Amino acid sequence: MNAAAPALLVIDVQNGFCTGGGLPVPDGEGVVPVINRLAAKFAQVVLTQDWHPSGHVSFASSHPGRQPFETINLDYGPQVLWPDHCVQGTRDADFHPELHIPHAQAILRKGWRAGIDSYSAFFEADRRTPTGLTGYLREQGVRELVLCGLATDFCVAWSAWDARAAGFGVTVVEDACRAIDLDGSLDQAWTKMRAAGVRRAMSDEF
Ligand code: VGL
Ligand code: ZN
Repeated sequence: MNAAAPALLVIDVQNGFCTGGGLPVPDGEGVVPVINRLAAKFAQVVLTQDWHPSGHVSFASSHPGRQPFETINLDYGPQVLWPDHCVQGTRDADFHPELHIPHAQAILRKGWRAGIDSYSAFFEADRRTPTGLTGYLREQGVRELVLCGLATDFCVAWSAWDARAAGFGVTVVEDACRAIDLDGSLDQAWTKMRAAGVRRAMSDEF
């Protein structure tokens, strides 16, 4: 095992975030061929899957009178309300059918607790409940992570911040991500990622 080799973390490349999905990210499906090429260069690949029960707290439909993309305050802090997306066991929650990473070792499902959202692959939105991914990666000897997927300014960025806080080296591959960009969230995400020491790369650098 080459413990020094970086692992690739592929965030939420699911139908729900592509054209026709519940929460479509502009050109979300555009990451698929880029990530397929990128993943072939990594021995260790972990996929994440947004995996909500129906009636999830992050869905606007769970809050009478509220609309998607409004922010409300929950006991753990502010929460953007989303259209229903990636409900467990539905086609919306499946990986994009053209994502081809047969050698991926692990799939981490997140956002499965009805009352807590989880953008980050490492900690849920209460910022206290770990998903277990830090321990998994450490036990695999991983120290460096390369991140890609959907969406740059939510699940990718939150995962990148938490990975840095856990002590991993982190690179985000810009052309292997697409953003939602809600009220300047993409610029803010890059600013905070840079401040956290996240490196920014393009897929042809690998
Ligand atoms: C995501 C909003 C809600 C993401 C997931 O994958 O970036 N964003 N759920
Ligand atoms: Zn979600």
